[in-house]
Amino acid sequence: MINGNAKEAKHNGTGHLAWLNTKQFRMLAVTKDYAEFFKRYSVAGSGKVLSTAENEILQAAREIFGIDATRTEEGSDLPHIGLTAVNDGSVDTLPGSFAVKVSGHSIAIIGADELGVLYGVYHLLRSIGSGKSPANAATRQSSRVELRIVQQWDNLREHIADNSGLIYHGSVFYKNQEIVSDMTQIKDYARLMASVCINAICINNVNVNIEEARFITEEKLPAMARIAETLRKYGVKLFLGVNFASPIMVGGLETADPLKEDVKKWWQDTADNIYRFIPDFGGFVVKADSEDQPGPFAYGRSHVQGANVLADALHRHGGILLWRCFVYNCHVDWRDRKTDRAKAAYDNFMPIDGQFASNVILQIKNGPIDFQIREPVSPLFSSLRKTNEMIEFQIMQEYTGQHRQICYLVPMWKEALDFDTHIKGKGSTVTRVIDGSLLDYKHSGIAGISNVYGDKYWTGQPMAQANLFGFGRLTWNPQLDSGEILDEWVRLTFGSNEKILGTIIPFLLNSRAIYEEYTAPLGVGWMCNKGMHYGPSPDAYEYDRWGTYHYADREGVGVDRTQATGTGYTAQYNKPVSDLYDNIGTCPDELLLFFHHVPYSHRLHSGKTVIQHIYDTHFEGFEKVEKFVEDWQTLKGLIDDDYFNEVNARLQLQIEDAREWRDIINTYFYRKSGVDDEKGRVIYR
Ligand code: GCW
Repeated sequence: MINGNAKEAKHNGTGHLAWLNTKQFRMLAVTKDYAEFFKRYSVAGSGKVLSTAENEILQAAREIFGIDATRTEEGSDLPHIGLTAVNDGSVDTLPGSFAVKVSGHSIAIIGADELGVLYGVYHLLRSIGSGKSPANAATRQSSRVELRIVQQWDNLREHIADNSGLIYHGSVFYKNQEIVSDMTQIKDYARLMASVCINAICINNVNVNIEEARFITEEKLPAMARIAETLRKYGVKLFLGVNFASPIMVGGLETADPLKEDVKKWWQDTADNIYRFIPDFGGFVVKADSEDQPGPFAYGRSHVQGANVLADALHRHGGILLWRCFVYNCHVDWRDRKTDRAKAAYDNFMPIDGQFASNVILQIKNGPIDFQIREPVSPLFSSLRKTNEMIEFQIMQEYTGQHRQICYLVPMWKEALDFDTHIKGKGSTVTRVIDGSLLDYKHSGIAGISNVYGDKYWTGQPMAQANLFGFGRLTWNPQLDSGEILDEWVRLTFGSNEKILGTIIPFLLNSRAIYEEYTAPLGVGWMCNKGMHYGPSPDAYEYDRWGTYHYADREGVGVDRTQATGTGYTAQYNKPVSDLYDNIGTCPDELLLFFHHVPYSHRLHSGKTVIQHIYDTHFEGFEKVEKFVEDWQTLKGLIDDDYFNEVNARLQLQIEDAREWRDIINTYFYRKSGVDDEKGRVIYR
């Protein structure tokens, strides 16, 4: 199963249930405190999502307590769970808000709407599964993050992230080059997502081939409508990736020029038709003028002119356009030290801030380049003021170990969300920018590129479920702590055994730092193989036209992005951040090589030279993986065998791959610099 062959996967095992394996909650001491409540339930309100919530209570009663819960009238004196989709004023009005109130004879779950009740039910289940008492399950929650979306990079050919061959094969949505007609797995996926408050899924890649371009045509809309109906029961909206050249590809027009009347009309008719099939269709996700995808530039039009035509077509139906800012020139001359890919998104979008239609949200990758293990936060969050914006994270670990290596990414996402942009003075965190509160945006959101494919654990490496779970939890509440999220995930997935918690949590919590240690150092990025983006190949992009250079030579390494001598990228941040990064004396060590080109003898704040830091971290990072592989063995018998074996098999790959990273990177820098390791360790393999 290492390669995740979807066709052979079984989908009824523990791995598939992930954090919703309620049967195992039986073993927890705390369940006895809930047993009486689960005998009865009442429902106030009606609707499909509320029925889903009701079914969840019935299923939990069976699986956790072995009882068939009976429906009773509202306000019953007998112990019961009350589901109320009528806001009595005690709950926030934002969609999905809920309160859980616990009294002697009832657990009342009150939602601002049906969705709020469903989220309240999942909150209750999570509370039970993580060992909280009924009193501790009481809560009141809402989220300012309006759109909490996962985006598949699947395409009909079932290759996910097509130009990165090795990543994932298989899809929940497509099998044998057809859109699936059996909704079972899609339903399970929607359920898993709703349980962590995800409210939208885009089901195809932003690189849209002709097959997926047809999704918005009469021929494929019935299939899309079936999927939308399945998602709807869980309060999840369907989004589609569309090709900017659709009017030509599937519309039979000769142009996709956004200013041509027939093109505008085509988009409007298309949107009208989509909404006939799917009245609550979420909207489009568009990658335009990026990595050879078509876009408005081809017609001499701006991204505002391009986006607004699609946005207007959607607007009449309440749809949203997610317009990606991943626009850069991917053909850079290595002699040109001024052109900087990191600057591109800002350069392209800042001049048109404020001109987009009100239902456009600019979707911006967390960093200015492309999901490296360490990047600064995209400066667009520090500069746009008049355009709805959302952050895009990559749950799929394209550059961070893919479906093999353990790399818990929540700490990295938290760093980005907590970053202070200073756009409106101190305390202007990215969270406050993207949740719309700081700049008074009409729409807000967080997007995550999904790591889900047709695998029996959904995510290949079972531990990567923690990223999927954590992403959802964070979109609902960006204030949550990485450790708390992880603790909850481990308890829900493996139970509350101290030995399990004590083994898994410390490693996972550190795994991003560890991955960084044995791979690319000090923010330099791009030391991976070309195309597949897995494994070390420090010069793969160095001599390539794609040109994401690190400029390592015998004297030093790093990209000079300063204002005086470099690309000037640091000026895209607000003060004091721009100065902090621009000044080699204050630039944080972990980002040094992102911002500065330094000699190997340069001393870090840590006191070490750059070269010694590289050697030390590569040796130490590898040793930490080695230690975890040993520790993992002690969990045999304590956790589900299937889980144990699957993780173990992938850990054997991780250790080999970490060793390879260590040896190749250390050898590379040793040969470039000629500087010996102070500790005399063996650098050659
Ligand atoms: O990281 C790169 C990936 C591409 C991807 C692109 C993007 C969907 O290698 O596969 O295309 O980013 O974000 O558009």
